[in-house]
Amino acid sequence: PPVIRREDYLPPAWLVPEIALDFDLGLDATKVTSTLSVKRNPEGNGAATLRLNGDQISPVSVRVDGEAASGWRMDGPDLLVELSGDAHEVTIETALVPSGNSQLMGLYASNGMLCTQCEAEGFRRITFFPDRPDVLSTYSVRMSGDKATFPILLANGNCTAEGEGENGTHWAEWYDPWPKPSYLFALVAGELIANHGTFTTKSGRTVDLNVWVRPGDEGRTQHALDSLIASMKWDEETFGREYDLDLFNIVAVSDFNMGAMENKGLNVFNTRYVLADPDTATDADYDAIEGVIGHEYFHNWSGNRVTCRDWFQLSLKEGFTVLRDQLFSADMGSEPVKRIEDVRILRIAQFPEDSGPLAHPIRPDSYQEISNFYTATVYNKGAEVIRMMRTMAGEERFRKGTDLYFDRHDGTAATCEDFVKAIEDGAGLDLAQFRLWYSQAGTPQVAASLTQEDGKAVLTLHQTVPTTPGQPEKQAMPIPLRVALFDRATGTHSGESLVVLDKAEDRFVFADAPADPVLSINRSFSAPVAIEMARPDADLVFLAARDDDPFARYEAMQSLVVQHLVAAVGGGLDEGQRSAGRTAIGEAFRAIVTDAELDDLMRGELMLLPAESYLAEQLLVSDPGAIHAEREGLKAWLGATLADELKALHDRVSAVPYSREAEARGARKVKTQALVYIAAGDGAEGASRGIAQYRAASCMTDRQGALMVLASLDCPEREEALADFLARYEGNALVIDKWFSLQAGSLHPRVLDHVRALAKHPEFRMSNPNRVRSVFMAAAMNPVAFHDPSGEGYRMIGDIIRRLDPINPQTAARFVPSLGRWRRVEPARASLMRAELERIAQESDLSRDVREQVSKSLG
Ligand code: B3K
Ligand code: ZN
Repeated sequence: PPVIRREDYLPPAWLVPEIALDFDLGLDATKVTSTLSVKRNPEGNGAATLRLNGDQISPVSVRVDGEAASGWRMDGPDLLVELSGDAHEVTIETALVPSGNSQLMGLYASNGMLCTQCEAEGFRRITFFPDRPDVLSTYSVRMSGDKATFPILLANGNCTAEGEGENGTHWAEWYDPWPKPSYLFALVAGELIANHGTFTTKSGRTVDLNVWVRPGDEGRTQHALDSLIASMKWDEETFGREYDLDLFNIVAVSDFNMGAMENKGLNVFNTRYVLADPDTATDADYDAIEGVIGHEYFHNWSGNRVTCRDWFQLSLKEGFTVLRDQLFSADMGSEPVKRIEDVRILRIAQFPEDSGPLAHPIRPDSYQEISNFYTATVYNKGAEVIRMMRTMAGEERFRKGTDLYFDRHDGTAATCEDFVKAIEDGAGLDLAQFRLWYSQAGTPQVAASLTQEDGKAVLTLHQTVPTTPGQPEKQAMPIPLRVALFDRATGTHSGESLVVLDKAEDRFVFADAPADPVLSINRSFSAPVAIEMARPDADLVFLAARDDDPFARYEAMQSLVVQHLVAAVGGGLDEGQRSAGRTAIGEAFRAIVTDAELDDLMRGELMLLPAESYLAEQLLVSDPGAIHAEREGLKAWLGATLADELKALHDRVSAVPYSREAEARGARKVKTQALVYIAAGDGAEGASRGIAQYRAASCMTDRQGALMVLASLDCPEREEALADFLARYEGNALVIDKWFSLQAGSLHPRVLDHVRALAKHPEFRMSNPNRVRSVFMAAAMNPVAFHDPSGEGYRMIGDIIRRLDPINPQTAARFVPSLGRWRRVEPARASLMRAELERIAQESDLSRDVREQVSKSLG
């Protein structure tokens, strides 16, 4: 498959200032007539040939300036039209079969309705078009169809006319005044019902808001609508961004490849990021909905008003928008808790990407299939990179930078370089060397040591940026680190400072440091790096109890556990050392469980043990079985040793009544956390408290938490709860997804049998990405299932990739990276993982998506 390179970018030869689309809608047959006003681009190469991309479509007719055209031909999937002048009108008819579109890209049928997904290259599955983000057009859309099947007809912008047609049909016309790239086009038609609201913008315009769902789901839309209103207000206050249409529609669809899509004025969402009520959605679901609604709304400026020149610039909109949604969620809830969650996601999802065969910079240099680059690197590391600029500039100056960016580039397709330049100019920063963060992949490792010289404290820092595929040599990058030196005697520090390490090695002298300092470094995770520093347990215990930066407190606790488990897994601890290590962790943990000053939301974070994938990251080659055993061993030991404290905690929070307030949410979070440890320490106590929590549950958070714990136990209560849950929520697809994923993600010794049975369950659907992920992504992320020494977990994931690829390549390719980690796994398992990849590679008709991921993973 061809490799697309960033350096090969050329401006389009032809522009399309306007497009008119006419849809004759049907689930099984839709006719599309598209009229493009094309104009030669003065900045283009002057070619007489207009290249229009297509994908699995063929033209029914092609006309130029109203006349049947003869000067056209196909070039692979693309349509080439010869044009004599500088401006023409090209009209093309295509015929689509939406119900046959299982890839869920382009126009497809879901649950009896029609919807579209165009990013990145789905518009070319609807009609022929220069399907690239630097071609901006104004869209007029007309659609008609059977009124009973499609009572609601939606597209981007505003509805300008509607009426009745013949034979029970009706039609609607929509016009979007804002020029946009084709990836932001959207259409939805079907039986939908709206939760309606309004928002008055800061300049006094009233915007109509609708959250559209299938009839029956309308009772679960209020949180989504509230989140939208909060997002609109927040973006005005925080970034000065006002909404620019009179209408904003959100539609929930049940078959969707990802979370949601920011189509102009018509966001399309996976139902899981819209529907919520206390009985069916957990607190985490509520938070995710708020975050994703915010994210898609914020794209209206960072993505739509200013879009991307080409797909290599994806992080321009995604990294920035993730940062914006993170700041929004932090403002809506607890800032430190949000920061801890975001860092945890980065470490679980992005660090492994950065150290594996698919590592790429946040602005990639090449791709075969762009869908494979919607990654944690482009999104989450991209957000961290922009966050570093914000940290160095300070909030106010950063805002000057973003204002300048929006001013300069409004209405255009921009580059990451444009963004950096605007921050540089607006915030008054020199980002010359900082640009390396856009071009170099790999998580920088920073070795830190603190010494005393002439009564002064000296911090020595040394950075290495690891080698990544295609990037053998790396340069030193600027790494902003927030540091504080605590006085061990008083437990205080005299102020935080920001040091920027911009060389391979540097020394920072602290003149008035306390006599016996304890270093707190990378506070609030100011840089997305790994700090390497061997530290006495006592220092970490000190920081875990005292640090006034809540993130640093969490970090100290994590480091204490990581240090211990990594040593234990490496076989480096004798019984005495292991028990000393556990005692130190146990004391810190007891303080967390019993500290009356701590709020429960934060307590819930501090109680989490580092993920197995993050522990594996610390080792060049790891034995997943040993990591799992050590981590579970520690969990059971903590559960048994602190049984009384944990039960007291579980009792206390179980008495807190349901509400959506922070205090009650915190209580629910630690309720299940406490139960996890109690069950690890004493299975029988876990089963009885688990079923009690399940039966008493008045909300999904408690019910799901109890079921999660029970699902890992081999006890009759497990079967009771699973059966009850399935019966109680029959017909609710999102909740049934939970039922599947809790079992596939469980630590039960027979989990592989359970996964096999789930895949044969009558409610399993290969055509529905949520359902597929609920079984197989849960299994792929579950070390017990995936890394079973038999290799059956690997086989299962290999099989699902091969079976899913012909149906939905984008979703199939998402499973490849788990197998791609083979080089970092002990030899016996590594060869089984590799064998699965080879088995996939032998398939003759692999999609570009899966082919790229598999060949890079083997390469
Ligand atoms: N921009 C979309 C993602 C599209 C993914 C296409 N494979 C959602 C988002 O990031 O907001
Ligand atoms: Zn996005």
